[in-house]
Amino acid sequence: MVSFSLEGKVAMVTGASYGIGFAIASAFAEAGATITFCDIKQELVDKGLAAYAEKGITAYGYVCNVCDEEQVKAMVAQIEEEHGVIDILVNNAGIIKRIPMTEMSAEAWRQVIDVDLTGPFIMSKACIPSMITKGGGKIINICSMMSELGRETVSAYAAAKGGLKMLTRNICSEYGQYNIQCNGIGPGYIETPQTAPLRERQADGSRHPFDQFIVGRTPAGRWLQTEELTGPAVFLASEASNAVNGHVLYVDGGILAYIGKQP
Ligand code: NAP
Ligand code: GCO
Repeated sequence: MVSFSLEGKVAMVTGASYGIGFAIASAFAEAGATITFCDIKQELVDKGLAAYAEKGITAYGYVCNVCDEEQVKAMVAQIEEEHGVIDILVNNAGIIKRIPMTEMSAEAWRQVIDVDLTGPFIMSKACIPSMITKGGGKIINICSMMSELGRETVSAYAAAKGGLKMLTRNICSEYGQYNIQCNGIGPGYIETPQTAPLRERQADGSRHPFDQFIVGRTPAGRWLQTEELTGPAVFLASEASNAVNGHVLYVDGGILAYIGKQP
């Protein structure tokens, strides 16, 4: 019987103090994995540790900026010493800046590319050698609808997430021979702090126009929840997906298949 168990595995989920990363790490714990996570600030790591503990999960948190290669190398070495080789890496940490492209500074552009694309490169580069030595591993990159679609004001984010889809395919191509499977998850529109501005009630109490737009673009007719990503994540982290490589699994309620509800 194919196994969805993560017993005996060490997982690292970046940016997992809350949001999508927290939900995925929590599901990995339920499947038996040892949970390590990082965030950019100690107070966020502490917040995350408390949230995991509230769910009865013993997690190990590290302060690490995924854009800083020296911090990442030191964190990975420390985790290997304290818990063993990272078997499952989820590149979840991400930011977005919603600015019309012609008004976006090159610095703001670089910040988004750095976290959302260079960070996964740095994290994967740090984890792959030990995965090879150990005989295999799993890398899951958290992509986006913007890995396939553009929209106003998210040029840097879309470029990063499109690049992340191709980094996923390239890691598959270059390291599949070492029994490393690298896949993506492409969430649709999920209720998290990152999308909160798109769901804010208007001054007159009406729903945000984008909120109404997305509900109309989603066959499910609703925003999705972080927990709805966890089954696909456990699948891609487990032996059940050993023959799946270089794939982006869209968990979007059908958005990419749907032209949208007639107004
Ligand atoms: P979120 O609520 O903003 O959480 C992102 C986490 O990453 C935060 O804890 C953040 O810390 C951390 N982070 C940011 N920069 C970092 C860095 N340089 N190093 C380490 N950690 C860093 O985002 P989310 O909605 O959970 O999204 C998680 C991932 O899913 C992101 O990659 C996002 O692009 C992607 N995604 C989200 C949606 C959605 O609808 N929410 C849909 C598709 C894809 P701070 O709090 O300090 O920023
Ligand atoms: C936006 C949203 C999206 C989501 C997600 C969709 O401004 O359009 O933030 O980018 O975060 O990436 O898959």
